[in-house]
Amino acid sequence: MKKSNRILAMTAFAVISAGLFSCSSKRENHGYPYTPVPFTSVKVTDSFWGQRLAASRDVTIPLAFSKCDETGRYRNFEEAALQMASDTSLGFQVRGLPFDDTDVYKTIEGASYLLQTYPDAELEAYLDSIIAIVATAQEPDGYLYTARTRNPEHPHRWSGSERWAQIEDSHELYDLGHMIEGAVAHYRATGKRNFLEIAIRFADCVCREIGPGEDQQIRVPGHQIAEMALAKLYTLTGDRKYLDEAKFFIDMRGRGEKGMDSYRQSDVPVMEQKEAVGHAVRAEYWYSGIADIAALTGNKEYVEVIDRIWEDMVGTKLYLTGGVGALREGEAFGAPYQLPNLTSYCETCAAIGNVYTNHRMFLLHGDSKYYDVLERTLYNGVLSGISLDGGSFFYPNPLESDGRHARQAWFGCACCPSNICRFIPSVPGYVYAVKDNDLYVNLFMSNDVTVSLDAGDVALSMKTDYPWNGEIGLEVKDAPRRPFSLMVRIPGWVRNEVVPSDLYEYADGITPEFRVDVNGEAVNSELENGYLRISRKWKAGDTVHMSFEMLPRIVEANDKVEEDRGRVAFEKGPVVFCAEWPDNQGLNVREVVIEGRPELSCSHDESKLYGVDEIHVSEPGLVLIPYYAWNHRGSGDMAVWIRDEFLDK
Ligand code: FUB
Ligand code: ZN
Repeated sequence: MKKSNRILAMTAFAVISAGLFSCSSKRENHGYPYTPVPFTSVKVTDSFWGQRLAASRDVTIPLAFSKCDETGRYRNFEEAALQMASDTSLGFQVRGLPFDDTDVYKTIEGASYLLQTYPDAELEAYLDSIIAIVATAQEPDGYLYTARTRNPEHPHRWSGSERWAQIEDSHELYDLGHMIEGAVAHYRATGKRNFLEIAIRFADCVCREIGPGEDQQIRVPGHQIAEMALAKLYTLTGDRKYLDEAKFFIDMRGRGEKGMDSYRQSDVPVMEQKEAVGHAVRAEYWYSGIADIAALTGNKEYVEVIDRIWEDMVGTKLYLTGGVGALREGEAFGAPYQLPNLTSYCETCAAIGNVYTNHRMFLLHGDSKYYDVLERTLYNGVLSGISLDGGSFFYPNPLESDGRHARQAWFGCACCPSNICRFIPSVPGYVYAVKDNDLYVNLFMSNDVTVSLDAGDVALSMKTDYPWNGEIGLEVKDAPRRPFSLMVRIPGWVRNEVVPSDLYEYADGITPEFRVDVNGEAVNSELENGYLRISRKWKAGDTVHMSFEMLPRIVEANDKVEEDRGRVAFEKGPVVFCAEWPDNQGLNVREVVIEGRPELSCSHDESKLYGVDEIHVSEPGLVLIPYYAWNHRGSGDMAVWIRDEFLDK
């Protein structure tokens, strides 16, 4: 069905507007002590992120919708509906992957975020037309999984002969999770319940059939996400059964049909887990789900679990780019310090999951170290996953290439493009957070924001060229009568800490300077958990200026990382750099050796790669570009870790 027909189809579908519960997220209780300021309150005026948001709106999301159409993902729902209406088998072949439905849900989610920022009646009508098609595939009791409904006698080969029978392979609950995430986003953006009702009916079906009761089955998701999605549905609706079901999935992990298995993070019961293991996307969604349940139940034992796992991950399994999941085999975490570069898997979805996890860790603890990991992941491991124009994607994001790696417009397994669809438009939601009368400034991009604190509403305007320099201006546009605190994050890279562990360290003896002024006067106080607290009675016109000295830096890895031994990497601010073939003709960037103590200098080229800084390394005359911008000029050699004669023994 072409787009116009889909929109026409929608006219026959009743769209019920919000009524039962408010569209506003302000009063929802997510349980965390710190509350993010929703991206809808943050108007981005930034050139770096503005370009990314525009590419998402103009290229990425339209592309994903057209791929969903072209590859038969919409047709799957239509076939399921036809089969349900028929007394005999229509013999549809169930090919593709059993989670192809999720690409539709994830793209609707991304489009919904866009609608909140850029209202667009045509896009909204298109979403309604797609949701109408999804609705037709829902079985009468709420079950919605086209990989079975299209041909119940011969469902997808991973799916099992009856529903839930092979749930750890089938992705039935992964589909549910992404459906809820998409439906909640769509409801929040539009106030319409058409998608939300579908998700609630599927969630209710799952809650009825799976659980600890006598007439229920004990089943656990194979691929996590239902945990955090059900927590979100509970937060939205206040219906306790969704929280109970999410907690059940977490507590029962390892008791499903596959038993104990590290690939699925079920080798030991949740409360005994200590290490980041197994499939990295599952793992990150698992940690995020545990954090949500910790926050909503107040059970500190869950917090201890994810604290331990986070230490293991950041201490031994995190790439410099924030990427995670070293191994192609099982798309999985490797052993401690096993961080190969040429074969590093670092799936884009796992980097997105790492942002989710570290955001939740901040919301639990209020410590800037989680934002240090989040920011590193965002500017490097996530952004490399999408081309600058928004039209092609990496699935793995290696830190070295021999020319056999290129972004593509879509994949048979399209989890990464559709995840990017939903992630990029949500980025402004990571900039600020609040707690009582403390307003946390966590990321730096030009924006205008209005925030509600206990003291009243605050309006701020931020202006910066970050990540190209560390000069950040904040102006108070409106302030309440009562005092409040600005909590300004002083990033790890300013405090000479590459990551909050000894996995990497700066190796150049530099100590960057930083200064924060209020109305031209320096603020001198101790940092609290990595934040500079500025408490005062603010008034419109007050200014804050942050000046973080942002120099090109040299980084070494812990000696236990065999692959990085004898090599150094280069960074500037939060951005990791790499050497790529087009800038270094005549040099083999993978083998070239840095000699002596090189001089580093930096320049900005606005005409190159949508505007980038370059680092120039004097000996042997290397030119480095931001890692996220590689592979835009044809495939060839690339390296993040460069051999160094001092270390190369
Ligand atoms: O299994 C669903 C998704 O497909 C995973 O998150 C990705 O790693 C890919 O395997
Ligand atoms: Zn993926």
